[in-house]
Amino acid sequence: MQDRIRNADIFSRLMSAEQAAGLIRPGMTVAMSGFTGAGYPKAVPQALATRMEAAGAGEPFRIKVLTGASTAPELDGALAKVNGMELRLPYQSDPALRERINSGDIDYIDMHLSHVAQHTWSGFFGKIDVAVVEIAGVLEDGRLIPSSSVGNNKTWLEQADKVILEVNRFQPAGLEGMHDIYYGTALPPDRKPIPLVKPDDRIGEPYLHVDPAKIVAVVATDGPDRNSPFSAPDEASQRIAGHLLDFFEQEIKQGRLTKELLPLQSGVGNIPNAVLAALSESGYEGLTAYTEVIQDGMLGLIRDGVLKSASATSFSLSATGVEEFNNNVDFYRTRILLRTQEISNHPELIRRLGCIALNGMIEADLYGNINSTHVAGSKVMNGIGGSGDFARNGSLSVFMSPSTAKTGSISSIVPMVSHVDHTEHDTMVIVTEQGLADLRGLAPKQRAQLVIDRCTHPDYRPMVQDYFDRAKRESYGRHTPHLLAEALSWHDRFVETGSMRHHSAPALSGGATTVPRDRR
Ligand code: 0RQ
Repeated sequence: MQDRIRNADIFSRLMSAEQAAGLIRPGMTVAMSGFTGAGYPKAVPQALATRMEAAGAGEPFRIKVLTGASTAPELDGALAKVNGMELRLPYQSDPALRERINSGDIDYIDMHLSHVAQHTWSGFFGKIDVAVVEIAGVLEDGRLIPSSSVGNNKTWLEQADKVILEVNRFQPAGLEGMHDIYYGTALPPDRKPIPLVKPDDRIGEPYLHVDPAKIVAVVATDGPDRNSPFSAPDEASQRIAGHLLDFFEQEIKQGRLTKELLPLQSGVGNIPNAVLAALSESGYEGLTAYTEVIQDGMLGLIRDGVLKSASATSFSLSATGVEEFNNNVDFYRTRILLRTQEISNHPELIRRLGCIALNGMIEADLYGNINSTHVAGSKVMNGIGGSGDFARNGSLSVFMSPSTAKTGSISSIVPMVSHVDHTEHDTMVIVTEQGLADLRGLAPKQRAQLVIDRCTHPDYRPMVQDYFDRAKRESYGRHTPHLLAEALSWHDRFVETGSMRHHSAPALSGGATTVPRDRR
């Protein structure tokens, strides 16, 4: 470990995960590293979960947990299983944690990822008692080499009273130099323009700072990130990617885009993966990414020269992707930058760069409102993550989903969304495997007809058309026609019967082909 912890004073604070976890007490607010299953602490949260379990039901041991975004079974899974969190923010995707949140055991603040740092500085989450941060190493002068994600680590290290470092030697030493940590942010009225005009501009430094007096423990670990495998793009994803690529070609013909497109933001999962693969096969080159997460598909594009650079706050790689990255770390270091999430997701920068925001959705309504997070309006899936940061501020905001879910028993195009994450004012393009609706420049009733014609599954199209036709005749107002008593009846029917279809309706033709996946 001496090669990783080059500062003798900090080295002397090495201890076991159990000893470090012993410094965390019930009721504390603990800020942890981690973003999309990368760079999260792996040993201290598990040791903490063991203590929580031992505390038993009589003396519940629970803490408030803040992170960058989603983590992994060793953190969210372990703490959720022992019901050890009273509050969690700002994003999650863990099945055990999701169940706790939806059963009401854990309060969850689902928020824009770009807001977390500034809300912390403003004190909305109270005092941060302890930061638990994974790093790749410590320099002689005590500065820290960040790990495979940066997330909110700069803010955690600045704001926490005490700091526990996990030094993970599994993370390649070659990560050093890949990060760009910007120390120029401030709260209003002291803000200055952030001096970034190209996705690959370096505006900060490669290391994190920490006051050494705050470091109460250093724990050595040696384990991989979540590294979930990727599934090959399914048919629906490929069709969605195809529609999007046709649309890009049209935009290029119209002169609104060039063959270099604009900096891409892409969510994680099957559909974004299919889009990346399609870009690579369609002769694009010299592209850039200004996004949150680098996934396997992006490494491939960088390798092939399709993508000349990528800026993000985290990796989210499969085991094969990690191997590819580790074997060629010097090549990737000159083409990939990892930043804090307040910069990777900063509205000022996303607007300046004109990012193309490509995100998944749960459902869209006729007018273009988007629900990214809550099934039937109340059951959270993951969270808004960075989708709002990019959709609101990008030059093109695209939402994508298969037109049906749960083998066709749910339509992703509904009369009214049951929860709103992105409003009709922010949605420019909706794509399903059925087709693409470009909503720019259209009034509400024009948008609705296009969404029905282009995006709705044929099994649901007559139902949606019937709703819209009656709404146009019977609605209280005719600007955005709705039948309020009926608008959410589809969701009600799904909760009651397991399907949005009327009981009398003929059997479905099967719906869109989807493959379940857990990568976000
Ligand atoms: O559930 O796994 O139980 O079958 O939602 O859906 O089709 O696998 O699609 O992985 O792209 O996720 C919106 C959740 C889509 C994701 C969402 C059910 C479906 C399945 C997943 P099962 P799919 P995806 C970058 C940007 C917000 C955050 C974001 C997301 C599960 O894209 O979390 O964009 N977005 N971040 O069955 C009921 C519907 C449904 C539905 C899908 N209409 N009704 N269930 N599902 N549609 C990343 C970060 O910010 C870090």
